[in-house]
Amino acid sequence: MSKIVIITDTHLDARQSSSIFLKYMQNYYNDVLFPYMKENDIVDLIHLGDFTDNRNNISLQANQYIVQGFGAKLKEQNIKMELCLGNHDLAYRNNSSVHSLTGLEYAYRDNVVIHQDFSKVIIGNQKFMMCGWVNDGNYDEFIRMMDSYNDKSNTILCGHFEIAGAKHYKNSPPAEHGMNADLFKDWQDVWSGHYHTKSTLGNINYFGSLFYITWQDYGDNRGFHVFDTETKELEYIVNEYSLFKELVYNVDEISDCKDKFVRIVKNTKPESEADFLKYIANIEKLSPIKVDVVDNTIVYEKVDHSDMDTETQQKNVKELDEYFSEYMNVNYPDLEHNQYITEHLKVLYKTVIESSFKGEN
Ligand SMILES: [Mn+2]
Repeated sequence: MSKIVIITDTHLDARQSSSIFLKYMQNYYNDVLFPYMKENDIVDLIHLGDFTDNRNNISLQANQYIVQGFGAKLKEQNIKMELCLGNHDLAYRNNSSVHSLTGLEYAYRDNVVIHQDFSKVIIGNQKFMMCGWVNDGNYDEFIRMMDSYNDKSNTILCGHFEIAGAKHYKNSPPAEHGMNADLFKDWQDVWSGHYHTKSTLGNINYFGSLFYITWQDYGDNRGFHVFDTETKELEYIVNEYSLFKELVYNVDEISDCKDKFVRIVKNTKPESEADFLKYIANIEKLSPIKVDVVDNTIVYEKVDHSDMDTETQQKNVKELDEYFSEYMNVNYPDLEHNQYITEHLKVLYKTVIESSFKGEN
């Protein structure tokens, strides 16, 4: 019997190196994940990328935990971790030469394998192709490997893939950008990190992040997978620990707010403001980290535009690139490269708009 634990998108040091989130993640690794592996005699761990969160820096606390906490546990339990680098683990966008796990890799050479490009790995009797983040620098080589590898139907492809048609979060629309899912169809199975909700697209499995990191994770499951190399069965273990708690005012019972980010949704107006303040005070007594109120009872006044003349109305619906042109024409009418600069601003604007939809998961 050989089992493998698969985790992904753990984003250590998330939320601008928040010590609250670091503690939450450390506790989960120490109290849930590593004990689970020990109890079930599992010594193989696959990480599908985004081990860390920030591409430019990492806090000293997080860095110390990676080596002295996480790494030491791998060694203590004789665990081997195969890690496919994700975009968040990398300093550069066009190559994978600098990543956040150098310390872990050097300190625990017998326990940690970092995949920058791709290589074949066998665990139990299961073949894997482990891939690092596909970027401009290794794209051609990745495509060549995808074309030429001839044992796809017996091999699971692992990586941190950006594939069009998958969803970032439970309620987000399918991603428009990314590689075509057809490219992956011949593999036995595809296991990927990157998008944080658990979903499938044909033979492609997005496993979803291990942790609840933002409110966008609320109301959806996060967790880890266990794969049996003999039966080929995948089991999903839901993470039962979250720092987020939503309460609908006057509907949900006030409970479980200690050390949580609490969001109160106010759908009905209270009898009096004093009643609502009393309600908040009762929550504060339970020592939450922070209390926010989403007030759906405020009705915004509608502005009537019907008496405006057509010219005024049209002025209000100008696109940003029209403002660029206008700005250049008014302020630099005689500039030699006016047209050239305007065009470049338009291209830049378009790129920013497109990449903001592309996401950074
Ligand atoms: Mn991610």
